[in-house]
Amino acid sequence: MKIIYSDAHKGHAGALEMRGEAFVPMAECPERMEVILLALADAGLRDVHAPKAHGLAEAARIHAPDFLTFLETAYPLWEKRHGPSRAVFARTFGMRGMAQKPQMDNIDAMLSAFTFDIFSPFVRGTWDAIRSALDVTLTAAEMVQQGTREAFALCRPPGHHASGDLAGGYCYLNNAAIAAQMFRDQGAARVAILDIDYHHGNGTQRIFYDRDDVLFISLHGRPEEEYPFLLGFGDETGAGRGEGFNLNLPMPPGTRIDTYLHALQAAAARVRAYAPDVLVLSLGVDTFDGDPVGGFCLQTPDYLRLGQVIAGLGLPTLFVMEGGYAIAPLGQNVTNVLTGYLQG
Ligand code: SP5
Ligand code: ZN
Repeated sequence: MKIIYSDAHKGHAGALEMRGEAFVPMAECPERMEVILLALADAGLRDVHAPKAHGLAEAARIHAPDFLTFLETAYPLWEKRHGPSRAVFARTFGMRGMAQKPQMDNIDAMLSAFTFDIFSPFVRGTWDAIRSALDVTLTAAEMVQQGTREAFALCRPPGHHASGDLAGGYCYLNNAAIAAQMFRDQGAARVAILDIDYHHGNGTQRIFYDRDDVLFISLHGRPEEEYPFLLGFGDETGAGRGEGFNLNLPMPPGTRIDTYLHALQAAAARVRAYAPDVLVLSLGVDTFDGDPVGGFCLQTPDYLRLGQVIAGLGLPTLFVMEGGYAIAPLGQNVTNVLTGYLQG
């Protein structure tokens, strides 16, 4: 298993998020990568490569130019206007009936227009981390494009909540979507994205909702009670040409492996019927019992079975890291998906 990783995410640290009534350090933190690397190495998964530097051309196939400018300039603009901060996120949001065209030097307006919640804060190192996740993902995707059977983009920040011009839910650029588009641009006829993060991949869904060349399937906590609340329902099946190429499999709080595997088998059947050239796996393990941000009850050995089902698809597979915040078991949970996959 080729693993692509860079330390350049580490400056995206120390920002605060709200939990209950308090500001606490973000659950999406640099230590996540360290525990994953350690557990991978323990399992003999040591084929770690540095990413190649990429520009923003591939990201610009998915994201709006102003949005990319926003991500790059957000922290410096804030510091100039308001001073140093660990809580750079919107206080207001551009919503229905508001113009939503910010002046590109007004950080308060930009945050209002280009974010949909307060869970994607900016610090000085955020942009470099965003760029490193993009480089890691594209490097891994290129390996698969060139014939490597499987590769793991071990990156942060995650991406699946980000759409063309909105950041949120710890996400800035949609790494999985950018990779899927790269596969299309390099000649793949059909790409499937299977999102097993606990949260609905609302950004990825929006990006491909009216397209039939990228199938999107998400398994997640149902939006009746779980973030992001306003998307991820079972009746969202795609639009126009994309009708029938979006599949949501929402599940209730407390979901265990038996119910989960049922949904995963249904997802696998849909992927098989679609017969894609390549699979992009949005890999979140915040489905773990006790994850501070999740609500399912999967156990560490269960992740082996997830990997086995994914392997059963028999497709070239790009794994892209998304969520998973229970630090102590995080490394083993991720490793189990990959070793389950490799054991087929
Ligand atoms: C990529 C990813 O996993 N993003 C998750 C973003 C979730 N942010 C909203 C947090 C809502 C807090 N809910 C607490 C549930 C406690 N069981
Ligand atoms: Zn998640």
